[in-house]
Amino acid sequence: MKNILVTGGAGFIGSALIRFLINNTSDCVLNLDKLTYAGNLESLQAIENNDRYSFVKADIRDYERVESLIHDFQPDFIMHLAAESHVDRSIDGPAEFISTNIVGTYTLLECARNYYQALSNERKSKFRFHHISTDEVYGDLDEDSKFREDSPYDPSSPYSASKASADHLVRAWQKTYGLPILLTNCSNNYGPYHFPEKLIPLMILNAMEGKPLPLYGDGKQVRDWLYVDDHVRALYQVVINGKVGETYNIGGSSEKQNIEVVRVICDHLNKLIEKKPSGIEDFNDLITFVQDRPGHDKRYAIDSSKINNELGWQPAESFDSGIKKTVEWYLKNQDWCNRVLDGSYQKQRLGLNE
Ligand code: NAD
Ligand code: TDX
Repeated sequence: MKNILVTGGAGFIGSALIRFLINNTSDCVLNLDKLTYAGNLESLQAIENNDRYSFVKADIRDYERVESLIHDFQPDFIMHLAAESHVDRSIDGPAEFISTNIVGTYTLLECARNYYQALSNERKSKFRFHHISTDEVYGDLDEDSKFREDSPYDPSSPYSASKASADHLVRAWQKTYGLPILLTNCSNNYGPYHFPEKLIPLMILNAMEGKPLPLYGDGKQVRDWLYVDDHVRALYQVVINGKVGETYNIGGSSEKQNIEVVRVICDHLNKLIEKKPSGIEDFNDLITFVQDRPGHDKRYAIDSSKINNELGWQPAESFDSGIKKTVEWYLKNQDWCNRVLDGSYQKQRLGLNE
C-alpha cells in the first residue's frame, strides 16, 4: 500500500487516474488541486466517500502550503498532473501557463526535494516524482516519422513551451539533487469528463445543439488519440515499474486527421440521436472550416515501443471503440456538461490572439 499525492486530480486525466487508483489498488490518494475552471470535483463523485481518498484545495505555487501537506501526508509517490492544459488559452494569455506550469512545477520540485532529503534510506529508495507531460514538447512532425523518447524538443505554443520547460526542470532536479524522477509524454487523450473546450467534447456538444462544428484550417492536422483509461494504466505501470530517470512516451496508435475524428462523431450521433435539432438531417452538414490556430502543429504521432517492450503496456481501446464509448457518455451525462459550463466559458472560439 502506497501513499500517492496526485496534483491536478480534479481535472480530466487526474480524475481518471484517481478513480483507477481507488478502484484497482489499495493505495491512499491525496488529491491536491486548485479547482480552476478545468477542475471539477463532480468527476470524482464515484470514489469521494472512500476512506483511502482525500481532497485538499491548494495551489502548487504555494510553497509553504504544499510543503506542509507533503509533510503530513508522507507520500511514497508524487504524480504531478496539475497544469494549465489548453493550447488556445495559452495563445490568448500565456502568463498563467508560465506561472503554473513552470513556476508551479519548480515549487513542487523544491518541496519534493526537501521532503526526499529527510527520508530514511529505505524510503528514499522507493520514493518517485512522476511528471506527466505531453508529446507537444517535440513540436511538429513530418509525414513519416514518430516521436521517440530521444526526439529533440521543439515546442510551438506557449503551452507546449511551458511544458517543455517543466520537463527540463524535472530532469535537472534528478541530475543535480538526485531526486528520483520519472517522466511520461503522452499524446492527445479523450474520453469521459473531458472539459468541453477540447476538440472531441466540443464537437459532440455543439452538434447536439445544432451549432457549427469549427475545424481549424483545412482540418487535416493529425493527432494520435489515446483513450484516457489506457493512459492511466500506463501511468500506474510507470510509477510502479519504471526505471528512475527514464522517460516513457505513451501513445494510442490511433492517428487520425481532425476531420476524420469529427466525421466519426457525426456518424455516431446520426445513429444515436433520434430527434435531431430542427433543420438538421446529417450532423456532418454542421462541419465548418474556420481560421487556423496560430502556430498550429500539423502532425503528432508517438512511438510507444519503449513502454510496450519494457513495461508490457499497450492500449486496450481502439479509436472506434473509444470514440463510441465517449459519444455515448456525453449523451448520458449532459448534466455534468451543463454544470462545468456554468462559468465564463460558453464554447466560444479561443486562441485567435485578438
Ligand atoms: P485539465 O486542464 O483537465 O486539468 C488540470 C487540473 O489542474 C485542473 O483540475 C486544475 O484545477 C488543476 N490546476 C491548474 N492549475 C493549478 C495550480 N496552480 N495548482 C493546483 N492545481 C492546479 O488537464 P488534463 O487534460 O487532465 O491534463 C493533465 C496533465 O496531463 C497536464 O499536465 C497536461 O499538460 C498533461 N497532458 C494532457 C493531455 C491531454 O490530452 N489532455 C495530453 C498530454 C499531456
Ligand atoms: O474547435 C476546435 N477545432 C479544431 O480544429 C478545437 C478546440 C480544436 N481543433 C483542432 C486543434 C488540434 O489540431 O483539433 C486538434 C485537437 O485540439 P485540442 O483538443 O485543443 O487539443 P491539442 O491542442 O491537440 O492539445 C491536447 O493534446 C495534448 C491537450 O489540450 C493538451 O493538454 C495535450 O498536451
